[in-house]
Amino acid sequence: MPVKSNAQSPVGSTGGPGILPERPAIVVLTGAGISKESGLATFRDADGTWNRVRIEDVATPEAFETDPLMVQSFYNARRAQLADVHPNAAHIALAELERRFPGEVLLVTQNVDDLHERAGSRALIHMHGELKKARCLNCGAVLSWPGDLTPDSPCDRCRRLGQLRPHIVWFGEVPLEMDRIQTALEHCRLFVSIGTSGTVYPAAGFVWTAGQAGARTVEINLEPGNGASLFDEAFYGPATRVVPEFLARLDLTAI
Ligand code: BV8
Repeated sequence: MPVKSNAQSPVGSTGGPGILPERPAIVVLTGAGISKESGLATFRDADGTWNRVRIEDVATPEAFETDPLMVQSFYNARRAQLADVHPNAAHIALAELERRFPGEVLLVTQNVDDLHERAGSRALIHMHGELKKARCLNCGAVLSWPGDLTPDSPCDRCRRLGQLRPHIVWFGEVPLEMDRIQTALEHCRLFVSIGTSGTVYPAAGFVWTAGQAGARTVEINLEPGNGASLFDEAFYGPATRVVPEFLARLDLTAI
């Protein structure tokens, strides 16, 4: 699969450059498992999204070129679903960590939902994009887009019709803010991975980068992910129980 750059896309993060720490002491990576108990499907579990639809049909640039209506419908349905779900105890505990920790924390999520920001997290990077944004293929604008997208929706900035796509990083495209994430991983002292199967790169390799840099690495998941052997410690169970427990026990003065 050829890799395409998202260079036109200015920012993939929520916090914006002023808020995002460059050398945080703690980096947290989240995946679909953290939003499961809020009611959003994971991807690779038995009841996951990729067991219902094929990646090749909805989550590649080629799928969008071939059948934009099908791809827009897939993301319209997932965007609409956000109105019915709420942040859970794990999202809230991470937002509290950001407020409580005297140093800096960076939250990197593979999730395209908005539950971290609704829980109150600010130093947040959506490395795979955001459901509630659209990107214009003509002018590169990244627009807030809370409702449905259609193949002929006009761009709010350049007014061209039919140039908007979901602001989602599809397979074969380069994830957002990679330089910033790489620097953070190389300088953090604690790396925590939550609710991800460790299947999709480059996110699956973050534990290795952080570990090489000397960080303590912790996996929190329902069951061991693909990279389980790379972590120093692991806590298995549902995120709404294990994440608040882990963070409550964490000695913030020792990081
Ligand atoms: C890139 C779209 C280069 C958005 C997503 C071979 C051929 C072709 C390509 C490749 C190849 N090998 C590697 C690649 C690259 C490819 C890749 O990794 N493919 C894999 C599948 C082999 N990667 C890419 O193409 C990426 N781009 O590599 O560019 C590059 C990179 C850097 C610098 C320069 C160049 C682009 C990847 C982006 C793909 N986009 N989705 C959407 O529609 O949502 S990825 C998709 O998987 C999801 O979006 C999600 O973000 C991501 C990760 O999934 P998880 O979050 O881990 O979810 P999963 O279901 O797998 O796991 C859930 C976990 O939760 C489970 O472990 C479960 O046990 C746990 N769980 C469940 N319930 C709970 C729980 N845990 C706690 N509590 C619970 N209650």
